[in-house]
Amino acid sequence: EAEVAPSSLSYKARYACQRASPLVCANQSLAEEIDILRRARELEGEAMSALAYERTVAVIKAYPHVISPSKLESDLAKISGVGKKVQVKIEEYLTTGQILEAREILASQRFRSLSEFNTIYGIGPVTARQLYDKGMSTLEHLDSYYDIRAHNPVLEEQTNPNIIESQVKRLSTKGIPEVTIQVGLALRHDLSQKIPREEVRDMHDFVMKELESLQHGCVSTIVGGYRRGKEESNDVDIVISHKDWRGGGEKIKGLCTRLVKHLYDKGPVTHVMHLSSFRPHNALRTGHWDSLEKALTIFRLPQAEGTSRIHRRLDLIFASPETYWTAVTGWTGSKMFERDLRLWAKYEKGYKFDSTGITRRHDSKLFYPKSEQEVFEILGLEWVDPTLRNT
Ligand code: DCP
Ligand code: MG
Repeated sequence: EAEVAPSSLSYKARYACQRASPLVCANQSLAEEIDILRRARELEGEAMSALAYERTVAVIKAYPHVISPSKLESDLAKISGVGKKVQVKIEEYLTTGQILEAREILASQRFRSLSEFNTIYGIGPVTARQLYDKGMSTLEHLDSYYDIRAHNPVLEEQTNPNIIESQVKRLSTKGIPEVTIQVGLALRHDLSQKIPREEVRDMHDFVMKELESLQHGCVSTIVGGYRRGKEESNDVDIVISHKDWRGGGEKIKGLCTRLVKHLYDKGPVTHVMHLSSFRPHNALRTGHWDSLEKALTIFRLPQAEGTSRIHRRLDLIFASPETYWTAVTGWTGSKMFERDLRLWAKYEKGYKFDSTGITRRHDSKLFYPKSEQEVFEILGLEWVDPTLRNT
């Protein structure tokens, strides 16, 4: 992997996208303890409180010195955005080695069940709470509720040839279809296994080789946690475009669906959970085809390509050449980094930023960056290496 130049970024900066946040930070165990409090709030749907804890974790992740009880006051004074309530929790951790509330949360049946439900593809906090409030507390309870039996033929691969068509028809519907949860439950033993970096690359290389047979000259970047340097990923996210700045957009159009159908017919894509066009970034883009298409799939490498025959989650994001680098930036994460990129752009620069583009608000000028460095330049941000975006 490329070496990361020492960064001049300040941990005191207000936005996560201005700070250097390594995968493992100087106060890692403290950050993890506070993250339990965040998780509990998130699972309970307490968005504001969850965000406050998330910001605290983010600030700690960028703080480069070990915080000690003796100089807690001076350490915390240097970090912006840590409220009094959270300061008390940090103090508790530094003096006792734990946060009592976090221990209680981990011991509670409700938290355990909601966490476990939330690991299932398709089950978010809202659904998890609904299921728990119906009296379910284990995944076996969910199996019977969703009618999952061992070897349920409907959920086995290659038995539902219309799944792509039916997903396309469902384009306009909001919310997670029940079949997503059924597949998530049926495949949980595979999908809960983390993906090592080498297999991420194997999956990427396989997909791009197949894509080349459909359309010559596509370019791609593996994004998500892999790009941030995580040793193991929960899924594989790939942003794809075409090398031709002119005319490349036309070559990409519709290619997402073609590729997914091809991979489905051939075998490696076993389920298509979602297939969609993105809404354009800006009203000005109407007349322009929607600038991103994405497919959320379940994928299994053929035996010959690797030793693993485990089902993996594979997300494919297709961008026109002019939105490729904003898509790469927008899908590299972390979620907090992305959120603060949008906030920074909006409140500090008067720009709208998302995966589908950058617009200057006052005159609606659109920007087409030709590299990720240019994305940061346009937004007036110092470069942050992807491995330092683990906020
Ligand atoms: N992302 C986003 N908004 C979404 C989905 C994704 O901003 N609705 C961005 C932030 C994420 C990245 O895309 O960091 C990839 O999302 P993942 O859920 O795949 O998360 P990671 O790749 O960071 O971790 P992992 O896949 O290992 O869980
Ligand atoms: Mg990912």
